[in-house]
Amino acid sequence: MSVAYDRGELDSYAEDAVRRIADAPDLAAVDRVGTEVLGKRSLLALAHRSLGTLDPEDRKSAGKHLNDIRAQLEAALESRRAVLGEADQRRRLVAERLDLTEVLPGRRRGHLHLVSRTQAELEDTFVGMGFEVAEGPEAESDWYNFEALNIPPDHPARGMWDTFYLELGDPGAVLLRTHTSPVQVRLLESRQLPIYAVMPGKCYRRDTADARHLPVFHQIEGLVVDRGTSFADLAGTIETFTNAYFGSAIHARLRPAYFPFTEPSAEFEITCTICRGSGCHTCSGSGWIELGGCGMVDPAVFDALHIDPEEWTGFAFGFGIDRLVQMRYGLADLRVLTENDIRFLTQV
Ligand code: FA5
Repeated sequence: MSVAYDRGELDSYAEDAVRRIADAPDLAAVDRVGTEVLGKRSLLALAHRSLGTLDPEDRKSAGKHLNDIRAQLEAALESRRAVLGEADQRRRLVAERLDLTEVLPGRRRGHLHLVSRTQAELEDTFVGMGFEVAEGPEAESDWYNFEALNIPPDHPARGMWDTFYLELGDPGAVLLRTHTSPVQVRLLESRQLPIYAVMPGKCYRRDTADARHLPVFHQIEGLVVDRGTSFADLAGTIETFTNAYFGSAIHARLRPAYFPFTEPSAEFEITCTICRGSGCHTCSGSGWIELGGCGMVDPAVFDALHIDPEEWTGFAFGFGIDRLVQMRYGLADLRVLTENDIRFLTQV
């Protein structure tokens, strides 16, 4: 079917169509009106089909007229879509908005991660024992992380702390600290003696994640430097801490070990709480879990920092906070702490 081309009728058709488009209340209505006024059965399309009946001169001007109307209606549709799209997006943003500060009575909205909570508890425990809390940077220099701790380049002990180096300064100059012991050096450099301090924080090692290891983990370092400090003070401090943190039922032991910055040195272990000492996957069948290292500050460290080892003695320790969490809460695999499984996170 075709209708005769009628310029006046088409002009008022266009006027009416522009009004209907402007009045369309939502995007679906715009599409509907668009199909009606521009689609195959629209007056515009039918008039187009009738152009063949006009003589060539009239056909040319009528064709241009119809094209102008089409362009006008398409522009009206596009601008209405833009206006409604923006309003729609604004509405959606408001509807989907998450107020992270909102507190609904009786409904718990998130809490500190178990490791953060434990770090705060450890700080409280040590503050209760007379220690202060200090912090140091996670990006460290080779000097603080190794050299000042009596670990020169090529020292075999560097292999104990497989290191992530940063592309900053000279090659190998800046690294992600492999332990919290460099904070000891920073304190010894900047504080008056005596010192009684703990230093918690993140550490980084090129360790493959497994049941007892994570590449990013946490330690809490302890440092005591005073006149007349002895290994008995170190053992007593660790025992007091163990009782405070795990309760007196837990079985702990110190085993001789080697650290270049303490002499003598020891490793602090407790009975594996997963198998209660009988041996399991978590403790690799040994029945024991190593929680940290400790020892008397090596005089070489004092010498490098111009502290008189004849006058001052000290002890230091570094515990793995994630391991403490693991043993306290009976986590067979340390990786649950970083997997962000909401069932685990909400349970603890
Ligand atoms: C040290 O890092 C020494 N700085 C500890 C120290 C401090 C000794 C002061 C003497 C005096 P070690 O590499 O053993 O030592 O690590 C100490 C503890 O950190 C470990 O017992 C363990 O609990 C924890 N730890 C080490 N590597 C990881 C890891 N990849 N993932 C989780 N915990 C780890």
